Formats: sequence, C-alpha cells, structure tokens
Amino acid sequence: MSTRTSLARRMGKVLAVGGVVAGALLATAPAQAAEATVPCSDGWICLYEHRDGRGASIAFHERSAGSDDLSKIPCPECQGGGTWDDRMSSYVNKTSRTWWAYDTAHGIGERHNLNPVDIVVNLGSRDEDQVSAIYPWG
Ligand SMILES: [Ca+2]
Repeated sequence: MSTRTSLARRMGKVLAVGGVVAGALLATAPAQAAEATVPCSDGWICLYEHRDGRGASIAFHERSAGSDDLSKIPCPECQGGGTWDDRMSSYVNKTSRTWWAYDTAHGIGERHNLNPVDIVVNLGSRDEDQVSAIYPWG
C-alpha cells in the first residue's frame, strides 16, 4: 500500500513538472502485467498496449490534462518501440472522471468515453490501436 502510494506520489510529481508521464514505472512489472487484474492505483487512469491489461502501460493522474498528442510520448516497452500513438487496446479508469479518447491528435475524429471503472475494459476491435489523444472531462 505504501509502496503504491509513494509510486503514485512520485508519478504525480513527474506529471506536475512534465504534464504527461510515460508508464515505464508500471510497465517494469512483467509478472503483474501478465495477470488478469492489472494494478492501477486509485486516482489514475491506466492505458494498456494490449487487450486485458497486457503489454506496456501508461498512467495519467486524474488532475492531469491528459495528452493532446500521444505520438509525443515514447513507448520503448511497446512492441517494436515507437510511441503511444495508435497503441491503446484496454484501460482501467480509477479516477472519478470520464475521459475522452480521440482517434486523432488534438481531439479530432471519433471520440470514445472512458467511464470510471475498476476492471480492465477492452476497446472494441474497430477502436483498438487508434487512440491518439486523451483528456479528462468534467
Ligand atoms: Ca490514431
């Protein structure tokens, strides 16, 4: 509990400085990433590279602004490297807010509502690997 809390605090500090945070800290736990229930701390929305919370992950704090352009966030842990653009396939939203995910950077294109939820939600097959921007709403 204290470890997870301090991790969240540290990531929150990074967020406050950089605006966004890459999920390297969460992604370095391969043993946990393979489990059906993926750890995601309260107050965070966690995005996953693959369905069922598998693969690399990235987390945004509920007080952050999200990301206007996920191609600006590197994902060295992702399959083939690259960035978080067109990567997300599942998520857990442990914030109190609905988040908006867009298929195109800068909030353009099709929007998906990511409502608060404690379990991993897979995007539809048509929507996975499409998200390019994500913002908290409300
Ligand atoms: Ca896209």
